[in-house]
Order: sequence, then structure tokens, then C-alpha cells
Amino acid sequence: AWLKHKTHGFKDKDGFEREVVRHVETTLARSMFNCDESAAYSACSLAFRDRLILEWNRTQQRQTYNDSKRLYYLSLEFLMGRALDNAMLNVGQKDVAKAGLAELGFRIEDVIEQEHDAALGNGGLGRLAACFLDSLASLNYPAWGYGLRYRYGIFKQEIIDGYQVEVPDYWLDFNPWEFPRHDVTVDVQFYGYVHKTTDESGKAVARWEGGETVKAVAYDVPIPGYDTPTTNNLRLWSSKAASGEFDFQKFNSGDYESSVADQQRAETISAVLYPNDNLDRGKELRLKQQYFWVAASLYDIVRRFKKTKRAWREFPDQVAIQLNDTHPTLAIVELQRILIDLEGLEWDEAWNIVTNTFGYTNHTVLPEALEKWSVGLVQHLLPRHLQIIYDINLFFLQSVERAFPDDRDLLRRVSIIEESQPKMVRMAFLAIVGSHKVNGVAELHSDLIKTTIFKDFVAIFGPDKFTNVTNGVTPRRWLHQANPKLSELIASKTGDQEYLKDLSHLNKIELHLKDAAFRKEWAAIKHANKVRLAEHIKTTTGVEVNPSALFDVQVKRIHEYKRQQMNIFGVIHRYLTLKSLSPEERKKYQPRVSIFGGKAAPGYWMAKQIIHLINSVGAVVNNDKDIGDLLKVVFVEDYNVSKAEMIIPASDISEHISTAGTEASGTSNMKFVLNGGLIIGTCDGANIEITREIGENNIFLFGNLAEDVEDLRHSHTYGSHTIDPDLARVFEEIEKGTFGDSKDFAALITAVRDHGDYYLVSDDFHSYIETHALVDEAYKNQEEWITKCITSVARMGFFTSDRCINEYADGIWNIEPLAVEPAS
Ligand code: 26Q
Repeated sequence: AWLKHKTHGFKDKDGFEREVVRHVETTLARSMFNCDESAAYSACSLAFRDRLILEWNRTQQRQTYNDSKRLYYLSLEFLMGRALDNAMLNVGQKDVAKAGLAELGFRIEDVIEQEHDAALGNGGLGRLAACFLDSLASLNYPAWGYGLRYRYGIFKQEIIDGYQVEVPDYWLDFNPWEFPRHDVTVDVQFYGYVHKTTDESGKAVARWEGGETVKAVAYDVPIPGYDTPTTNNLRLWSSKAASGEFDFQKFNSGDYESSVADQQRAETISAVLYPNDNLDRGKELRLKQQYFWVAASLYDIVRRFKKTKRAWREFPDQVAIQLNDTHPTLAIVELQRILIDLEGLEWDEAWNIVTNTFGYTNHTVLPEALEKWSVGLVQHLLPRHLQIIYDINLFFLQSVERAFPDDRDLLRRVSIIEESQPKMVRMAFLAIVGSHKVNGVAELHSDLIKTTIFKDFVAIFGPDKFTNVTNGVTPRRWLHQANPKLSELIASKTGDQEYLKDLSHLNKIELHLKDAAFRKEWAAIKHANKVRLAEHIKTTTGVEVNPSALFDVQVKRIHEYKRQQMNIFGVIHRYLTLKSLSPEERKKYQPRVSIFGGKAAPGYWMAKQIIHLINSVGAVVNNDKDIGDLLKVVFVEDYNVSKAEMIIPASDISEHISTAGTEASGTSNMKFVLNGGLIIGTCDGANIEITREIGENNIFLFGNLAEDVEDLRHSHTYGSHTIDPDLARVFEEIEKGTFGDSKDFAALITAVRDHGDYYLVSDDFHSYIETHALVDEAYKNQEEWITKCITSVARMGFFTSDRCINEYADGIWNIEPLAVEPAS
């Protein structure tokens, strides 16, 4: 095992303390006498950061010297969460820090809690990118992430009178994990016009001229691997006015205001993360963000390649670029532009390089989430790129015409330009045409894209271009850091911590399934995690919950397709059932705590109604003396990565109940099972593969299948649509005003009853309720329940992001790990 402290770690706890004191007194210019937890966090982070920097520099030198192929992961979102605990784990000296901080009068957990989450993402897609960075570094792959340095990450959610209120998340006040590189900048051009001319040899050339320029400044974040010195780089771009602090001409001529306005306009580009999750809202600023980030990243990648003095045709042997969804698709067009306009390559040679460089990951089949930009907007902002898009499309459609002569409808269907009013650029189609591989993120999802939205492209390019890479999560953060006691218990049974590097080793714990002491400890850890969550709920909401009750958790972005509305309708059904029973009968019921959490996109009105209904139901149920501990309903405010690290280990059962065929994968489902919780879920996304791995006795599946969804929707519209009687009873109660003014919730009811029930809430309701009854029944037998939990954890090895990254590396990127010399 690689022990970093052998080379340049802290010698011992005294060495660590000296570093902390030095940072408090000199870097922070404070006295140890008024060193509070926040200062201790800062100094401790700086001390660990110093340890990382050396390996970070060495890793970059090693990768440059070795000159092997690198991966560039382009993502508009990196939902990193906190960094300190992860840095301590990966440097391998958390124990030293713990002892040192204790001597200085601090509990390490409290110090860790001081850190503000780096929340540069919405949900699953952004967190996946963060897990991938962790695995890439831990597996020693030469890889960089490229993203945007938003001044404001995802908003902070407050619940006021039961409604979501958004508060800006200004997170950069003190961020020890980023390094500004004021010498690494790129000028990015927007607007202007294209000047067509000929060069000396008479060849037609296009020049993009005029418009305005914005400066991109690099900020680098070290990404340490686990148990390896490899420390990769995440480069985030920040926007700045190109002319420096002020436009001096305007400033001197007295036009001070407009010179400041220009500066602000430039800085606006990287100011805020768009808070939409699985919804495309095409604003000009979003397209500007995309091009700004793509242009700066490609300039950087090409600059690095050019230093090697290789021939252009070797570009795809040196560079793999992965597109995290369609958000960076302009990179395809930008590389083609660089090669033909700036480097003078012929179209075909350039296009060959481009298509061999890119891979595209699709994360959704929802039509409202598929990115499209109006031709007019692209023309205005990026006139040269629009021409290149038209050329890409022309050559593509010509090749389709040759392979499928006279199939005009096919040409219309696959055209990158949708002939609508206004015309639109279909970004997913552009991404497919410009990449050598396209992948979905779970088996069902990858099959669905091949048979539905991208069907024609499978016919055109052949099936091998389309592949599946099932998502995974990093066990370092999502088991070891989030659930240290469980991790320790597992290590005591597997003999070591190898499972953190090779998660398949988890299967060793199945041998101890019958070990009574082990099972008892297992249960005690779950209980302690529930007590911790109960305390959080008490201090943040005032609601007292019994840690011995069954904790039923649904935490994720609020979306109709994820069906939090079905969950809360189910809770109301349970409440009505309890109310209808005699006190003696009630006592036989399994006490439950229904826990919700998640943000609604600020413009997503229905999602906000769902949050309001959950809180309104909680207000009634939690104060009903008949009910007491039998049912509590809580909404945990501001769900984020750090809250997830606390909530997930405390779950008994979690809900992954999307309408079949709508959730591409889901990744929290993996985290919950990995932490010894069971799942109630639909046959959707990764739930299906989780079932295959852990066994169908260990999961509660319900509901209609993806293959039947279309017919059901059809029958709602054209057949007779009767609402499930239990659900109708729930609606009746809401409409009676039991949970407050029923007008507030009318839209949630009419969506199901009168507007076609697109998400099949009524169709699945009966099976959902029945399955919850099975959950209650199973929970009664704690011995069997724990057996299910342990068995499931033992079989979760497949869902590590390490496996996932190895599949991308072999099947898509063609990159190799760069072996590291062990410490001498
Ligand atoms: C697009 C255009 C304009 C503004 C915003 C967006 C936008 C932003 C974020 C569109 C989609 C997203 C995020 C999507 C997302 O998180 N998808 C999830 O990806 C996970 C990782 O693969 C899957 O597990 C989830 O199933 C999928 O929903």
C-alpha cells in the first residue's frame, strides 16, 4: 500500500499541529487564542492541501513526461460536496489529524462540518461526474475534468410556511481547494460575422471576425486518488472582461457606467449554475456558458497537444473527450473549426479526427430534457459554428441518402436541423454524428435509446456505435466516509480495507451472515445512524421522530416523473387507514417516518406544489394525537451532498419509484443499498440491475413495466380512465380541506384525474400500496430484514464507479492507467 506520509506527510500529530498553528497564525493572520471551529477548518484544510500539492505537481509532470493518451471529461456540472474529509482519507492521515485536532480542543467531525459544499451541480449527472473524477484518480488514469467555476452553485433551499424559497449559494468566500491560474487564460469570441475569402493558393477560407471577446481564467482543483499518489486536475473556467479591469477608453471619456456594465456582462457568463434538472430551458446565457467553457477547454487541450509536435492525425491517439450529456456538444463543432479554419486541414481529414476523439453519454429519454437551440440564436451568437453545423448535417444526410436511397422521411427524422418554426439544432443528433461511441447509463436505458429516440441512428451507424455503461458510485465517499462505523465493521470481516479499492471483496461478508454478534453490531450501527438523523430532524424541523420506527426515505430532485406525489398520496392513504382503525388495531401497525428531501427547479410550478403538499400533510399528521409515533412526515430542507451523506446511512427503505422507462439510471439507489438499506422501486433504470445482483427477494419491486407504458397512456386518452379507488379516497380527503386549502393542491389531482395521468400514478397506486404492506410485514421480522440488508451489501460490488470507469477506459477511451513507482 502506498503511504504518502512516508514521503511528505505529517511526521506525527505534533507535526500536524505545528502546521495548523502556522496556518492560523500566518496564512489566516489570527491568534490561536481566538481560533474557532471555522479557523480550525481553514487551517486544517491548508495543512492537508500542502500535502496534496506536491503529488499533484508530480502527477502532472509524470503524465506529461509519459506522453500517453489522456481523457478529458467535459461536464457543466461537478457536484463535489466537501473536500476535507476526502483529502484526509486519500492522503491517509485522518488519524493524525483527529488526534492533533483533539489536542487543540476540536472534534474532527465538527471541523469537517464547517466546510461549505461545492455544489456546482443539480443532481445525478453532476454527482456522477464527481464520482468519476474520484475513480479516475484512484485508478491512476491520466485524466482531467473541465467545467465552469460558477460564482453561485445550486441555490440553497429554505422551507417557509411549507413552500420552497430559493436563496443564493455564494460559496467562494474562502475556498482553499482552488488555485487561480491567472497566467492560464483564453480569449473567447462571440457574435460577429463570417468573412469568406481565399488564401494564397486560391483555397476558400472562412474568417470569423468582429463581435466581442471574453476572457476565460483557469482555476485548478486537485483531485486526489485513494491509496495512490496520483492527483489529477479539475480545471474550472471563470469569465472576465477581456480588456482587463476597465475599458479605459470608455472610462476616460467619462462613460464609467457602461465600462463597468461591460465588465459585469462578461462576468455574468460564469455567475450562476442553471438550476434545471432534466429540463431544457434554452436561454441565450446558457448557450453562452456552453460555448465559453467548450472554447476555453478545447483551446487548452489543443495547446497541450501541439506542444508534443505530433501530426494532427495522431490527435485521437493522444486525446479522448467525453461529453457529459449534450451540454458540451459544441466542442465537436469547435474542434472541426479549429482544424479547418485555423490549422488548415481538409474537411474529411479533420472530421475523421473529430469523430475519433469524442464519446457522448446520454442521461435521459425525456423529450422535454433533450437539448435544442434555435438556428437564429446560434447564427447570432456563433455564426461560423452554424455554418459548420450545416455542413456536418449536409455531409451526414448525403451519406444517409446513399445508404438509404429515396427515404425522405428518414432524412427528415435524422436531420440535425429540425425543420420546425423556428428551426432548431438538435444537439443530441449532432453529438451522435460527431462521436465514435454513444452510451446510456443503465441497461434498460441504453436499450430504450436504441429502440426509441435514437432508433434511426442505429440503422444508419450500426449497433456497435451504441453501448451501455451502467453507472456506479465511489465507495470511498459513499461507504467509508458517509458510514465510517459500517465500513469499519465490514473491514473487520473482510480482513482489510481492500474492498474500498475492489468492491467485489464485499462478498466476503456473506460468509458471516449467521454470525449473531456481527448482525447485532450491524443493527446497532444502523440504529446509531438513525439517531443522528433524528437529532438533525429535531433541530431543523422541530419534529420528534422515534429512531426505532421504520425510516422510509425519498431524497432526490423533485420531478413529476420521479413521483414524489405518489409517495405523499401513499402517506395520506396510510394516515386515513390508521385513522379508521380502533386504538388497539392501530397498535399493530408498523410505526413509520416518511422522510422527503429535494429541490424543485425554481420555475417548475408542479414540483413546488408537491413540496407544499408534503409539508401540509406533515403539519396535520405530525400533530394528530391519534397517530403519535405511528406516522411522521418530514421534509428535510436543502438536500445536498453533505445531507445525503447523513441521510442515506440512516435509511431502512428508500423509494426509487419513477414511472418505468423514465429514470435513466438513478445512482442514489446504489448508495442506499451499499449502506444497508433496502429499496422499494419500479422496474426502471439501475433498479433492474441491482435486483439482478442482490436477488429479487431482497428488493421490493412493484408497478407497470416500461414496455406497457405507451399502451397505458394511450388508453388514458382514448379509453376509459378510472382512478384507483384508494387513490380516489385520498383525493376526496385532500379536496375536503384536511390538509389546508384544497385549491393549493388541485393541479396535483387534476394531472392524474383529468389530464391523462402521464406518469401513471393511478395505474401503479394499488401495487405501490400493496408493496408497502409487504415492507411493513418484512420489517416485523428483524432477523430476516437484517439478513436481506447484509446479503444485499455483500452483492453490491458491481456498482462501484471504479468498474464503470474501467469499462469506459477499455471500451470508449482506449486509455491505460499510468503506473506509479512505489515510495522508496
Ligand atoms: C439542459 C439545458 C438547459 C438547462 C439545463 C439542462 C440540464 C441540466 C441538468 C438538463 C439535464 C440535467 C441533469 C440531468 C441528470 O441529472 N440526469 C440524471 O443523470 C444521472 C446520471 O447518469 C442518472 O442516474 C439519472 O437517472 C438522470 O436523471
